[in-house]
Amino acid sequence: MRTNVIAGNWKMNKTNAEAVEMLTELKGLVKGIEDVKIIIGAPFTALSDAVRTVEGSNIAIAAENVYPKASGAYTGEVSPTMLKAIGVKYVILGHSERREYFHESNEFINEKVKAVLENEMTPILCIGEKLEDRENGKTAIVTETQIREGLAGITPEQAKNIIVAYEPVWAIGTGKTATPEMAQETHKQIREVLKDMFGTVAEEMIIQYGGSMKPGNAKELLAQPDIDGGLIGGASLEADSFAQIISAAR
Ligand code: 3PY
Repeated sequence: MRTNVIAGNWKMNKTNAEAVEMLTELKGLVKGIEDVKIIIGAPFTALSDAVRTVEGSNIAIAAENVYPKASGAYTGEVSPTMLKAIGVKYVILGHSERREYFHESNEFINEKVKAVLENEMTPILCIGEKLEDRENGKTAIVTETQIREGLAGITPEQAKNIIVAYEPVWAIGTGKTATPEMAQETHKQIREVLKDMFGTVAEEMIIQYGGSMKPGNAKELLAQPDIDGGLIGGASLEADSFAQIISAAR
């Protein structure tokens, strides 16, 4: 019923030229695939050329952040209007690295979710517990709070156009992955919270797993009933490994 969505998150990697090179290769590798949605999240400097490179293909481009105002005196920031104008379709929001290093709160992320939706792009809202939360049995409450506060004021109609990415913080960039069973348990809890907030729309919503998803573990993770794709860090940097994950999602 739900189509798997595989999104790369390049983070602060790749010059413009490297981005174009990778996307050109990827386009060839995934040509004709229609049963998986394919997204690449690129740094701001590469976005324009990234969009141009994938034009007419089955790959869409995401930004990795945005500032939730249309324009104004916000030195160094980039607005949703600017992203939309160059053809960006998705925006990754609330990644744990932004929460940790840039002190982003659920309230601030909520403003960004709304600004992205108002500009007819799709937010990919990242949530996930830290190791100490998991060890203290707080995974469900932490992820529930992130969802309820991050999606406060969102209507069921808007929720249809929101992707949630569950990324246990302890599994990001560490090589550790949640077991498929652990991930499924949390994804199920997340869908219950979404059901409580948005009713039956929650059944249509994409919940991606992120946190060291790679070719070797993607298939088992994606086989879980509530895992509808992946947000991929390191393994999205090479066209070959990313394409292998896309194959595993078919
Ligand atoms: C990872 O897999 O490391 C990620 O953070 C994906 O967003």
